[in-house]
Amino acid sequence: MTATQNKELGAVDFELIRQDFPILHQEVNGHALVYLDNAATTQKPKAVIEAIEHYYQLDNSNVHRGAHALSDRATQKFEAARSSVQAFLNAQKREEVIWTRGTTESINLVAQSYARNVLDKGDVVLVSALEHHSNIVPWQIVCEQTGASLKVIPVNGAGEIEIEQYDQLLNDSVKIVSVNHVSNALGTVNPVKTIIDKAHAVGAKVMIDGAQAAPHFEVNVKELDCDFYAFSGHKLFGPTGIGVLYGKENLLEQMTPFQSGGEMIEVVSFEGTTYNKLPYKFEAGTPNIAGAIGLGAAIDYLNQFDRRLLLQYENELLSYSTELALEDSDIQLVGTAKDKTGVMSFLIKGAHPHDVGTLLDQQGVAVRTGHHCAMPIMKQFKVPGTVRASFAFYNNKQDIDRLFSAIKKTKSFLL
Ligand code: C6P
Repeated sequence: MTATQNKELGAVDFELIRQDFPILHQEVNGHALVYLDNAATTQKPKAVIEAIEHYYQLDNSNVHRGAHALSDRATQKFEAARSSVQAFLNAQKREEVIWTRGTTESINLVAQSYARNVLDKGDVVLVSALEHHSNIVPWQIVCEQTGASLKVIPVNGAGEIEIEQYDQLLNDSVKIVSVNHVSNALGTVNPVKTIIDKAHAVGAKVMIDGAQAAPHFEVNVKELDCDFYAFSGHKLFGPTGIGVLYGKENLLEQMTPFQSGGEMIEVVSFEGTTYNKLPYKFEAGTPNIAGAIGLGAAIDYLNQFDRRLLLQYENELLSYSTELALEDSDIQLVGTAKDKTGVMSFLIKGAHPHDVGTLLDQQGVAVRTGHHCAMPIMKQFKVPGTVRASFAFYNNKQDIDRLFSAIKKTKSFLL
């Protein structure tokens, strides 16, 4: 039975899905691999690997340039992938979809091409205490460049944004609010619709870091009414080095280019240069063509499924894992928000997270340890870092059982 038939039947065969991901079927350190580092990067289905291979074997050429068949084919596939992203995000227009290298570059683009031009002394940029460094440092830099200040929306002990305190920070000097949709460090799902509506009420623009949301649930930028939305291909079962910035057309039109060179121009002369139309104004140089095609294939792959069923399944895995953790008094969960997805961050009391990660790896279980590029929230929780198990729909309960039996053995070494 194919996954597509499963969608028609309104059910998904999660064991069949595992067959689509060749990398999962290997041994690591003498044990069958259990891959629980999906928040760092997800594995790629055969459909994505084959789309990239097909492109390099048959279509490889530069886009928008050549007067020949290969270039036409490459251009068509590259632009078809953009249309897939447009539909995936429910964006109004394909011109609102900009290819970037990933979430990090998307946020830097908005900071430099939008914020730098609108911010002034006395203006405020708001981020939450729960952000990835990619959603902190670009704002710090642009605040230094413009004299604006960066303020922080507090997060409570469960790892949830404090909406009342957010209300208190909001006033007409706030020009930009930038928060993640789902936290990579704790798995908290943030109430972004509320955050966006409140920001708009004081005239601020909103950027959403969707790196950890797009892989788990449907994102509808029209419904959210966010001004900018970013995600990375490699966390969405696609290749590395490709990502997306969605921006509202009227804002993108006003913005100056981020990088310059070929492709982003209309006419160049030594007297002056005019810029290309959207989205190319923001896509200087030869783009990551294979990456865009691979990301398009990843979206096509996901589109076979009713994604609500994938989310429900992933949340069952998270609940199962959380229940097992709560039964073990040596485990401290870090991040206990009511609304979470995809991530269980924890510590084994008395053991350093890096030692735990190393011992889990020796038993074939791949997790991430450390501060997860979110040092401020680690500092708030007074921990040096955590062990993070992060889930995708190709994981199963046996993976979690393997995690917990590996934890048991790890404790026998360390405690
Ligand atoms: N988080 C993690 O292990 P890039 O590296 O540009 O694809 O994504 C950056 C980024 C931005 N925001 C959030 C919420 C993220 O989770 C990430 C990447 C990885 O948690 C690598 S640090």
